[in-house]
Amino acid sequence: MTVTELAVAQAVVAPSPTLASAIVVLPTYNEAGNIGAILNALLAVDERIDVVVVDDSSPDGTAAIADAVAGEHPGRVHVLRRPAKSGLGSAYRSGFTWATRQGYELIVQMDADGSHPTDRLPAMLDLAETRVADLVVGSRYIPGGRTEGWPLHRRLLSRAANTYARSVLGLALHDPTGGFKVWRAAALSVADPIATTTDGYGFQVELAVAAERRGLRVIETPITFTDRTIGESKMTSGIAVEAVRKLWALRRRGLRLRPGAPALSVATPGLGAVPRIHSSWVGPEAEKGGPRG
Ligand SMILES: Nc1nc2c(ncn2[C@@H]2O[C@H](COP(=O)(O)OP(=O)(O)O)[C@@H](O)[C@H]2O)c(=O)[nH]1
Ligand SMILES: [Mg+2]
Repeated sequence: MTVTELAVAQAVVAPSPTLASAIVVLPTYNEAGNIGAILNALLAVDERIDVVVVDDSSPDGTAAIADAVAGEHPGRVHVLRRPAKSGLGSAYRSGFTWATRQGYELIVQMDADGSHPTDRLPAMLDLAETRVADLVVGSRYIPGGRTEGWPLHRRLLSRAANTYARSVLGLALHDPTGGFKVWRAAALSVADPIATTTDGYGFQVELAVAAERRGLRVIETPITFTDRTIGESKMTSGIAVEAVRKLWALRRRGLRLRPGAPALSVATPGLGAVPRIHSSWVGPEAEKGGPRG
């Protein structure tokens, strides 16, 4: 974590006595056309949910719109402002640090462009809250999961990135580059996001590797990912290159997992198709914050 990330996470908003147990961390850069709708959808879908927007001084005024929604929902929406665009991974490191200090039990990762289905969140939160899983991943690449609206080249890139990540690192997760996740806060600290170094999409994979490697119970549940209809993607070739390099470096550091990890299935009411469970163990060490082998 850089000095800026730490400073931003510390420069907070006084703790509110009415915090709900779940916080959605929403990184934003130029999401003025999306932020209002997504905030309102999140606040309406589940009363457990608060939101922290991590905005990198978007020139389009995203943070001001978030502030306006925050004013209408006292204590439920928080806005962290960072001085400059520093990448998705960096924004999550700031947001996670803040959320953990506030004492939220469940911490959610989600894009702010409407791509992730908000209506799946209550059931995903339930799985984490009832301790069925430490990490619930909304997955495009298991039966029942889909991607809508992406052009062919973007679909191919995503498929290739996931296949590459899975084969290079031996991951059981089918959508390691995905960005829709619910963590138990204790499990997130075991995965140790502050120790990650990637700024772009490789961040998602870096964290997924840590979760599997440390024996967290990971459930994948199918989602339909819908491409944004407003605003522009921040995906660049530089971000893709960073991810490829990073994954190879992780493998060189001996972080390859054993292939063929067990993938159990469980039928979960309310989640439609069958989610998958990987890594069947979580022990008291994990809840206390101690990583397991
Ligand atoms: N704070 C912050 N958010 C970012 C940055 N880059 C991307 N995001 C946000 O991360 C989420 C995913 O980015 P997006 O451009 O939609 O990626 P795509 O869906 O893969 O094309 C969106 O909410 C973006 O606004 C960044 O550098 N800083
Ligand atoms: Mg997007």
